[in-house]
Amino acid sequence: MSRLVAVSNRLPLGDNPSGGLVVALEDALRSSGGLWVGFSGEQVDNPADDLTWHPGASFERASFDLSRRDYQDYYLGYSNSVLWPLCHGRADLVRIEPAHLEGYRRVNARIAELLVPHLKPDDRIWVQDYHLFGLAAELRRRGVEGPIGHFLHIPFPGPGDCAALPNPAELFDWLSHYDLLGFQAHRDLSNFTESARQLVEADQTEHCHFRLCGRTVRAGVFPIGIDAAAFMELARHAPDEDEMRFLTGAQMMIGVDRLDYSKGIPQRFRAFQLLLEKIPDLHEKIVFLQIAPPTREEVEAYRDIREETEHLAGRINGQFATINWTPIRFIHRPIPRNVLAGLYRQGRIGLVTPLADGMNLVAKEYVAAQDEDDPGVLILSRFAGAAETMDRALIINPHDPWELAGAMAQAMRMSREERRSRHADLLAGVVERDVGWWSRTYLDALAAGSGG
Ligand code: ADQ
Repeated sequence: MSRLVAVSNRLPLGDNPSGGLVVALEDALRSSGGLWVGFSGEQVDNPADDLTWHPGASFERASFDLSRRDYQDYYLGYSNSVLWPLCHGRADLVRIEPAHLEGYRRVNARIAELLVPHLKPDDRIWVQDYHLFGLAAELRRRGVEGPIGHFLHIPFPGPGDCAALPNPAELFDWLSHYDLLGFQAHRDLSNFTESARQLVEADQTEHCHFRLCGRTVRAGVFPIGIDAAAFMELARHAPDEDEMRFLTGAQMMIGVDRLDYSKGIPQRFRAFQLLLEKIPDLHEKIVFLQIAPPTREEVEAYRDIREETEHLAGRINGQFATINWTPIRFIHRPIPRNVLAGLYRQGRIGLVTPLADGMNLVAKEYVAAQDEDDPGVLILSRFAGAAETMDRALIINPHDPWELAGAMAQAMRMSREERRSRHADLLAGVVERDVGWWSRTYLDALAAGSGG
């Protein structure tokens, strides 16, 4: 079996990873073995011109540092101030700087340069996410001929958003150097097809095969999952009593997200406020625990969302709190995964309300963590990729506070019988399409196209 080489922006070297990609890829590599290459997280004056190796995992790990300028241009700039907002339908937040695009090209080329000396001829290379769209083109330029696949963890933009890029044609040229493009949801595959047709030379030759910028590419939908069995086990044995003192008999509604403007946190706070205004009977009977560690705080839009959410939580608590009850508990720290699993299990409602999201693993973790005999209710945004398969959740439009508050009330009232029936269907899907299924299905498809 040839070696799997995964490349992602970030190589996790510490504990408690709190990004979906890292959590999923770690699970995948632990079972298949191979090599994972990514950014160390260190910004230095003069980055070394070889990879640094990190022993101690069940797979090989090698990292590279970035110069401050590269971090600024490639990571904060083009990746997170152009691609991320565009892929999440926020063209208004895009900040275009020619130096950032230059930096993105430069870093993709440098990663290829660092990687090539360590590659074996029959390696399968699996590139992750939007930071590295340009990597296959750079590897091919350096003579790499083996299979190279890409998986996009976030939504693929439609033609209107793609047209707001400074370099739409280049995006599709980058993509055309991959053998297989993997997307989270059918929505993304159809956005890709439509955008490619409108913006560059592209044709669908047969099911899932495209002629793109003069090359042949395959594309497919591979919804990412979690390590469901392990997460269920973690939740079953999670420490709970000490963490739960704040509930004082109330039911808990839980949200867990990186603090990001795509996650719809202000929208859910406003819906909760509306719920408390309209149904005073729920006062002191429901506590909303929102766990949201800040990320990318060097980007202005992320400082803004932090300020907005803190302000809103303070205002709502000021409006409703009593001596014995604080309606919103807002925590900014990463939480160890076993504690997180225990918190989900205690949550009568799991609240997942992004305005746009590739998949959303929290929805799956919440379902896996429930007590099957007395499970909680998942409220899920129609704009999460997860909504394509998790249709037994209460599916809502996060922009509509009335609909969202109505779903919260419905979840609080829902009979145990209905909760069990919905949960059993959701859990079956989460277990069947777990992270192992995701990586196997993707890697089999990559191998199928390269005669391997
Ligand atoms: P993210 O945007 O990071 O991932 P998500 O899929 O919800 O979103 O994953 C977040 C992960 O981080 C979950 O595993 C969660 O448990 C963990 N996490 C969040 N807050 C935490 C905290 N305070 N402490 C500990 N852990 C925390 C991107 C895309 C998603 C896609 C994933 C995977 O944006 O749409 O589902 O990649 O492909």
